[in-house]
Amino acid sequence: MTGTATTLRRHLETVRDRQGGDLGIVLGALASAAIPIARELQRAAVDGNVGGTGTTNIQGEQQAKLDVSANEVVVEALTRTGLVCTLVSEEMDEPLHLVDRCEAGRYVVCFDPVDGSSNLDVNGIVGTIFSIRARRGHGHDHVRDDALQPGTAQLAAGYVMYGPSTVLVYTTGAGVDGFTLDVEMGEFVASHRGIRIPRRGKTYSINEGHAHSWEPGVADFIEHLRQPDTASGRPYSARYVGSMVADVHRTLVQGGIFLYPAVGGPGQRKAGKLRLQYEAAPMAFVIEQAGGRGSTGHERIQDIAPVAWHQRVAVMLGSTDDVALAERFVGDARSIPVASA
Ligand code: FBP
Repeated sequence: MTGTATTLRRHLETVRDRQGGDLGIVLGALASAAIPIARELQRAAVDGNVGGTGTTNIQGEQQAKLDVSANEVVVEALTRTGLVCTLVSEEMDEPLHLVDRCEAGRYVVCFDPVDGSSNLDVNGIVGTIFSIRARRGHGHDHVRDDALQPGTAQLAAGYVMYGPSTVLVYTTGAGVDGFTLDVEMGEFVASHRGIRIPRRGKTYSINEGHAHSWEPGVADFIEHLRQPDTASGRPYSARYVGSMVADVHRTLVQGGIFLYPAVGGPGQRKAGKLRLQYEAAPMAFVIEQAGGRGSTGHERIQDIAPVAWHQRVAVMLGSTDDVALAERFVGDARSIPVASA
């Protein structure tokens, strides 16, 4: 990286000019939180910081030590801005209402501090996902109103990917830009300007171990992608890290489709795994801003009106043509009457 590259700090000043308000400051706080998180991730094995805390989050998932410490780092960075009044995190059962910040606090931030944490024990890629909305609520119910805004209300969203390098990708609704952490400078510098996702890709990304429980249509879609057809560029290749940030980042840059469809065992209601407010909606905003498509297979993710802060949804994200084709497969499957047992 050259010493003349634009820093994220400088770039965010233009966000402030363009958007008015203090959105750039909130984005800057998220970027500044990513630097100690990246350092902590790098040192985790050396510092004996790998493994679980012995506690579970509201979703019944084991919390890793790094989930908990990264959550604290993000909460502190956002609190310090004085601009955020409500925080929704995967690691907190309830939204955090910063009462004393609510006069000035204009923003609501939903985030997953360490997404893909099952990769932590194997030194795999993880990420932080964030979504910023304007404060909406007033009076008694304002936390609820703040926390349950749809994806279309997002002012900005993005992720930090902790891989061989640390990359921050974000949108404020005017395209998608990526910045890479220069560890020597201690700053993010511009590395991926105006990212556009190809209209069609060559890769699908899904946990095939769940094939037995995918909702109807998904298996046929994946089988279609596997069948050779030179004219349409098939067969596609399979790539699955099992860390949403890594899988979505690859899909954003190279095209293709990432899916986490509704799954459920026999007799169980099918539901997605990924969380709407701090995983699906922000990633859908980024993908759409890069020219792609974000869907559950049946509806646009960003249009979903949330009913719970930790709500799960099915997810299909990626190149427009690939996601539209997946929607056709699951849509057709749904329209076939299911024989009663
Ligand atoms: P966590 O938030 O608990 O880490 O779960 C999210 C996630 O790890 C995503 O990053 C990833 O896409 C998905 O779960 C992988 O799930 P699975 O192991 O079922 O394929």
